[in-house]
Amino acid sequence: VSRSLRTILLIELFVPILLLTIGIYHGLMQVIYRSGVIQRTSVAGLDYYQGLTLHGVINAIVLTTFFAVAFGHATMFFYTKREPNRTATFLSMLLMVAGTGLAAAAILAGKASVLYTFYPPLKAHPAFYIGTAMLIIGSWIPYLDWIGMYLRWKKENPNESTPVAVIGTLVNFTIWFVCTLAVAYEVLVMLVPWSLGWVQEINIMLARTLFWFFGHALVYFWLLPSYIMFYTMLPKLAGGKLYSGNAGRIAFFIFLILSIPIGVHHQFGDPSIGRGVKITQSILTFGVAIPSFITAFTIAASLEYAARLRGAKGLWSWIWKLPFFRKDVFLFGYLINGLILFIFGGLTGLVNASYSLNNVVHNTSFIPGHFHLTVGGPVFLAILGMSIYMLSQLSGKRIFAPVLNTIVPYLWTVGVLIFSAGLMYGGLIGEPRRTNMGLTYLNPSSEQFNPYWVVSSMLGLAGGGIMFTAGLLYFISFFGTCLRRRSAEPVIDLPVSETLHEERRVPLLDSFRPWLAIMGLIIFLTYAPAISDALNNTNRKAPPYKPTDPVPVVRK
Ligand code: HAS
Ligand code: HEM
Repeated sequence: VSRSLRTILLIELFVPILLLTIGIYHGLMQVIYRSGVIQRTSVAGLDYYQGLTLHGVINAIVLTTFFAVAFGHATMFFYTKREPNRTATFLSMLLMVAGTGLAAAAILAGKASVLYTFYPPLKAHPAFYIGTAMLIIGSWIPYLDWIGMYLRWKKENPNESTPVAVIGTLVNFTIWFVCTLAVAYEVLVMLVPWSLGWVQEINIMLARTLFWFFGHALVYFWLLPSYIMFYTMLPKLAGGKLYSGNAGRIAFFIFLILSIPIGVHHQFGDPSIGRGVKITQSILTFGVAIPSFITAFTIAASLEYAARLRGAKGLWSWIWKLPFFRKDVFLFGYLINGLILFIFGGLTGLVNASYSLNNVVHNTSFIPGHFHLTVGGPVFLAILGMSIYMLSQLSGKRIFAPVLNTIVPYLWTVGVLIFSAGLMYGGLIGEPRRTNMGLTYLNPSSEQFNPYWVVSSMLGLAGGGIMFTAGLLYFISFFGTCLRRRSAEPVIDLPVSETLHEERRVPLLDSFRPWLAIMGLIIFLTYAPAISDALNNTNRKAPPYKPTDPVPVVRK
């Protein structure tokens, strides 16, 4: 690996982990505010919503995007045996770092407390929107470069199946490219002119619809790098083989066609969108769970195979033969804990996806309970594990405090399970999300005090404290490694799982074209009516009701 690529990758790993220290601190602050331990609007000069914005933006947007790009470079380099274009790689890194700096400055100055979803009527300083746009555009550049690398590899290897990791990376960035077009339109055409004061009015429903066109696909953009690790590395780390590579290919292509046309499941309560679109996208959301079920069975079978190779017997006891606490395969611990959390993250996602059940949980703390089991589960743990793995390889330095590094994912998992159990229990009894409850519901001197939510928010606090501690241990190991002396040659050497069965090349699973066509068609069919609803139903008056009848009075 060349010196320039190595330096850029190290910057792309280091910058977000450094910012993560602020992100994790604000996670702890959130549980403290929510539980009523403090009853204040701000701490250390940063107010509640400013802190929540920093937490969401750093952890869920900055960390994930930087990592996806760095890991994408490493994967494409490793499998196609080619270096990405030097200028493009550098330009992309520069745009991402500068954009992040701009957005962070706006948030820290208190001019962009708009949360990570930044939809109007909350308004930010233009620097926040422009910075976010730069981060996104910076992440597009490598994608265009990787397409060229893939096509050249294909030409030289016409009879070989494209490696699962390459399919996964290209699928992921195709989803990202398409979904960010909508948010680019929202930001550049709607929000920036509005925040500069050039226009006074904005179509809120359209902005929300464009945001969620991007917003749910975004979560699969976070998830797919972990899936690449589950398929191509985890079986090898466990000492076995991947049960089926084609199952992985099918899973990635289903993500390609179904990740975007489901965003309306975040808008079941939005009045502008019709019921037909909502129920269709609710059903398609169940469809997007299928590749995760495929993954669950394929990876469980691969793990069982690995354990039996080590001599395991019995229906369940094979699990204990897996290399849970081995320092030399610490990555196994990060990935397996992510999978365990995702069982609960996935099941709660299916609750959210149900058109009717969603009414019970929407805007309650059940939702952050769900997503700390997903983005805070398989996604976050895979990012932590792979970042320190790549740091050690690219810098040629041995990992500092390897025992700490090995226990981090276990501690984190215990923390998230307690934290999310608290938030989800609270959500089911009506505890709201995005609310500084210390000022109201959990402040005994407020007339809004509600003792029902004491237990749930205390569980959140306990779990959050454990998560924070795991974060600290990780920082010791990560930054300690940075400060060590080099003891080996820098490399990029990823674990590679062989497949269990000899697999023939299946043309349908080795070509993007048919899948891209289906993707375009489904997006058009599901989003043309949603956008048209947003354009036409805005400003329309609510229909009249009689007090005795929940059905609107039909106007002649
Ligand atoms: Fe979600 C809201 C539905 C997956 C993240 N989601 C959110 C939000 C975030 C988020 C951040 O339909 C909040 C946005 C906001 O701020 O308002 N979500 C789903 C569904 C899935 C799903 C159906 N979500 C994710 C992933 C995320 C994520 C992944 C991040 C990475 N979500 C929703 C809905 C809402 C929502 C509604 C809106 C709610 C509202 O009203 O606001 C599915 O993709 C989940 C499928 C997953 C599975 C699990 C498979 C299990 C596996 C583990 C196997 C384990 C093994 C280990 C093998 C079916 C793969 C074995 C162990 C041994 C020891 C051997
Ligand atoms: C929101 C706690 C780590 C992503 C929250 C909330 C809490 C919290 C209490 C606010 C819930 C609400 O009032 O709505 C923590 C703690 C962490 C942690 C204690 C660890 C010490 C993470 C990580 C990620 C993450 C690692 C992602 C990689 C988010 C996101 C939000 C959020 C996206 C939503 C922000 C919003 O509603 O605008 N977190 N979190 N968190 N967290 Fe975390």
